Formats: sequence, structure tokens, C-alpha cells
Amino acid sequence: MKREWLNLYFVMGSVDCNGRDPRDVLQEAIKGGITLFQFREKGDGVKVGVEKLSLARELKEICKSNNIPFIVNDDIDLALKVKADGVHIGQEDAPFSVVDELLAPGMIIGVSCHTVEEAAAAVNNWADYIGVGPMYFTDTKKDIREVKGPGVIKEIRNAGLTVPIVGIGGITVENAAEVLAAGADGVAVISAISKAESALEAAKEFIRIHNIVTN
Ligand code: TZP
Ligand code: MG
Repeated sequence: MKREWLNLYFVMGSVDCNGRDPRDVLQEAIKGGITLFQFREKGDGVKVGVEKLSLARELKEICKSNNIPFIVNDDIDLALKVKADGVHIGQEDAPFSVVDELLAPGMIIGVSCHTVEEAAAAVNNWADYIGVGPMYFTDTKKDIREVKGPGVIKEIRNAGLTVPIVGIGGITVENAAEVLAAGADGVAVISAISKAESALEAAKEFIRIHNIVTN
């Protein structure tokens, strides 16, 4: 996987879009410059079964026709069915070795990490990238861990780990620069794009910030 794919990682499911059609929100976000997409169908009122599968297929097609890699959160079966480019797993999900076994060769594996120890373990297991958070408080995920801020990314970098990293959790255009300055390759956001008045403008602004901080 390319590190630049993490520049602006948009994560979203049908319940994150303030009632808007997720396909439209994704199209807009792509026009705004997102570099990676994760289908994360979590929370109250989510789609299940064939409805989830068909939404995943449609979002995958939108990504494919725009050359945006498509990642599925947790659901390995679904990832294989829609021929996703990869999966993202949490510390509580299936163990890495099990996931790796099930995936097609070359599929990306991203792992959520909250500490230097978890990051080191993910690297030892050949995670392609890690998501570190929550950076800030967020209402989007109900079972979040303790908020540690961008400092934990600094700790991971100071420990010598060069693994591709995205910060996640409560990231907005106001605080994204801090996360990047701490050593993240990019930011992963849900609501700051999915619930923005214009997903396109929001994504553009994140890219502008990324360019300022990393150039
Ligand atoms: N993992 C840690 S925090 C979080 C996830 C999936 C939610 C991020 O959502 P938002 O709206 O960008 O804060
Ligand atoms: Mg998970």
C-alpha cells in the first residue's frame, strides 16, 4: 500500500450521513480529494444482510471508478464478497493471524491501536497501516477508548516505528494539523466530512491543511 493513501482517509456508513444518500456523500468527498475510503456500517439502524452487501457493492464501484482504494471495517466475509482492497480491524476483532489467513493475497490490513505496545504488535504482525485514536472526543463511536491526543502518535514515532499511521477520532479541520505534526501520515475522519454541509469543501480543506503541514 502507498503511504499517501492515508493522506485523507474517509470512513463512513449509511447512518453517518445525516439522512443523505451515502453514495452522493462519497462522490462529493472523492471530488474533494479523499485518498482512501472505508465502509464502516456501525451503530443504531445500520443496514444488514443483502442491504449492507448491496450498499457495499455500490460504494466499492464508486471508489473503483475513481481509483480510490476501498477498505471494509471488520467484516471479512463482506470484504471478500465485494473484492475490497483491504480490511480494517480493531483490537477486539478477529486476531490478526486469523484475518490474514482468510484474506486474498495482497489485501491491505489496517489495525486500530491505542498505545505504543499495540502499535509494535501490529507492526510485528505486518499490519500495512495503523489507525491511532481517539485523538479527541467524538460522539460518532460509542465505545471509544480513553482520549490520549496526538501525543500517542509522537510516542509511537519516538519508539522508532515508521509504520504508516492515521489519527482518528474527533478530527476536524481545526485540529487536523496537530495530528499531522505529531507524525501521522494522514487523518481518518467520519463526521467532519459525512456530516459537513458540503463533503466536497470539507475534504478540500483537509487536503489543503495536509499540504501545508507536510510540504
Ligand atoms: N475509531 C476511533 S474514534 C472513531 C473510530 C471509528 C470515530 C471517528 O469518527 P469522527 O466522526 O471522525 O469523530
Ligand atoms: Mg472494529
